[in-house]
Amino acid sequence: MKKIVVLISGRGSNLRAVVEARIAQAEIVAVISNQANAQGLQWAAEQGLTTHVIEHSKFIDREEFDHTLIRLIDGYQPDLVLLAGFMRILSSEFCLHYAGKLINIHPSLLPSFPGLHTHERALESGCRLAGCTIHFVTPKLDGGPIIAQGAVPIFDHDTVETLAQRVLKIEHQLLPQVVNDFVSDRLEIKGNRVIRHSDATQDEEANLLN
Ligand code: NHR
Ligand code: GAR
Repeated sequence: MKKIVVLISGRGSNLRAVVEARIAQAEIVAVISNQANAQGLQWAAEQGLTTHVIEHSKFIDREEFDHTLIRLIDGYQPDLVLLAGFMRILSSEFCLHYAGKLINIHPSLLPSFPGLHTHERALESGCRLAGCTIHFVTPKLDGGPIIAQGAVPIFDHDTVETLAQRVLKIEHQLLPQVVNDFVSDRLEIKGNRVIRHSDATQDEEANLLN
């Protein structure tokens, strides 16, 4: 069984998608939010998951916040730390401490639109495609090795809300798949690329289909 700590800041619908996928070999050992009123936290508690709040606003600086977060997370000895709608930029120290086991889901097709307000920026840029990117986290914001991406069309009548909703749908499909791949040891980081190794059973299935 692989242990997962999930960091959230808000609604927690991606957390929910992962929980509801009932991934074999994956156990969510804690859900941590930097916002006390995060909706996702309440939902997690209702599911019987262990929850914690560490409010960033109560710390004198980012380093102190990150140190407290590291101490709490390390208590669980997780195999994977998942940023699922976590809205605080993390220090290099934090990212390096969890190198290779820290994954983020970002609502744009990186390397386009790192940072915030991605849907607004995609619409303003006249993009015809939008999507989400799941990547290993490195100190470079939204710049780590890409694991998976999902794309959706942008329509003429789209607003930030309609686009966000369309993107969120593929986030919910893709994130459980990536978590499953990670806990099955299928992902290998090679430089800035991620190789996905399929297992023997899958290869056989693929051959049968060919
Ligand atoms: N930290 C590092 N070092 N590297 C990454 O790739 C990170 C990261 C922390 C969070 C998620 C990211 C996203 O998917 C993420 C990736 C928050 C901000 C931000 O500007 C930017 C990117 C992401 C998350 N946060 C503001 C801050 O001052 C606060 C904004 C708010 O509270 O609403 O930290 O997009
Ligand atoms: C998701 O769209 C996620 O990609 C995005 O916030 C939303 C969280 O939704 N993440 C970021 O913008 C990170 N900066 P959720 O709380 O319902 O999972």
